[in-house]
Amino acid sequence: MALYEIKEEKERVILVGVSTRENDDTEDSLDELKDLVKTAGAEAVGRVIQKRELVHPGTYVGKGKIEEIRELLWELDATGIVCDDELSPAQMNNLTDILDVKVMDRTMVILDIFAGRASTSEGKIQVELAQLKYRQSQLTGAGRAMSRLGGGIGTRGPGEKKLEMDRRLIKNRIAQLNRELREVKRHRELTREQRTKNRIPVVAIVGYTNAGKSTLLNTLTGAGVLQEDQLFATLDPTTRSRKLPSGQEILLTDTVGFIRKLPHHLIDAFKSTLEEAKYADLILHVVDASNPQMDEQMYVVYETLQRLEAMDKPVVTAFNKMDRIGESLTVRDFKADRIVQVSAKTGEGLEALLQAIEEILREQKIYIERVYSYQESGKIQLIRKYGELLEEEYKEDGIHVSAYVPKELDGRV
Ligand SMILES: Nc1nc2c(ncn2[C@@H]2O[C@H](COP(=O)(O)OP(=O)(O)OP(=O)(O)O)[C@@H](O)[C@H]2O)c(=O)[nH]1
Ligand SMILES: [Mg+2]
Repeated sequence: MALYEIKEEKERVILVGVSTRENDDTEDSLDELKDLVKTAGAEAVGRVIQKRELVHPGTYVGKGKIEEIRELLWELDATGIVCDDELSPAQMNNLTDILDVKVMDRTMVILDIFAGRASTSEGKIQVELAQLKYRQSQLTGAGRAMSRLGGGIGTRGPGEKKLEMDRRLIKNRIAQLNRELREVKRHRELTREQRTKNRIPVVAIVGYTNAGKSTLLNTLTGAGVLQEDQLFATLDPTTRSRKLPSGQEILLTDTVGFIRKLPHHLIDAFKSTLEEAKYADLILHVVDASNPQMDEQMYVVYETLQRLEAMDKPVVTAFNKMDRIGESLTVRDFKADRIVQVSAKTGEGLEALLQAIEEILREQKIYIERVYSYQESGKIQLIRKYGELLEEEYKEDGIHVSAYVPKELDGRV
């Protein structure tokens, strides 16, 4: 039996990056690319970095480097290369012609992972749309590189034979997907409207991929969302409710993680998902404090939030995975209104986190002291539901109440 067992050969690829400045983050970016390639199901067996002022417009790296890559391909028995930046059609085609191996870029690998992860219909539509838009942009060239791809990583998709699709078909399909997405988006907006009407504050959990967002949601709400030591474990947003220490209810939404050089086609396609943060009352920024790249990752998160126009919200930053590091680590985040050190795994610091969320939300409310007649007890129900009832005393002249209420509710109570 074992004799006939067929083991699928893992693709072996060489990572290629261009460093345009002294001490830039090319090495770290390639470390990350290595993880991405692994997540996509291939193996990175070598890396080449070229120092040059600009990426070569025709071939990404210069002539000498290409020769070096050619030798390395042979030496390491590799089947392809993955460049760390999105390649232009010309670069893609030229490299394919010269090297005669499969040429991929960071975008293709990320799209590939997303394609493997999408489970809801919304996720699938969004991934296919991003892939087709990417392919469409590549097809403006001769498209030789695309036909060279064959199968394996970089080619995964919800449908089959996507590669053979011609430009016209791609265009039609994109139009159709856009229509479907608009429908989904309308539905999402309705749900969002409903939530706003209910006045339950929404907290969006954002952060770099693998920071521990889903683990935090699970620990706080028992949501049972997939949490894994993998990049982009989560694609579809999950929302769960939870009570704060004061009894105030909030909705927590876990969503897709950010990464440096997140493909713009993906951002466009996933806009409605990523935009969860835009419509939240508060942003809960989860940071993997055990990652040496913590500062760069935080920078990327804020940059992405800016692109999504979601930076006008209060931010609470949770430095996560504190169980992995000593207390001695100093953490700071000048963009945050509050910072808390937590471990989503052990539960350490979560009380303080909820406290911080409560304080920030309270700042968005107003304090009232009122006396209601006994006929008005319905208003007290409203306060209890949407605000924070601090005291209620039943006296002869009525019910004496002190509370924090959302600004919009003030007129009604
Ligand atoms: N030691 C430790 N590990 C943690 C902690 N929180 C999360 N992890 C681990 O970190 C990995 C990533 O956690 P996830 O919750 O999937 O991260 P995420 O931010 O949702 O990641 P994506 O959905 O992939 O963007 C998992 O292996 C978790 O077990 C923590 O507080 N301490
Ligand atoms: Mg997750």
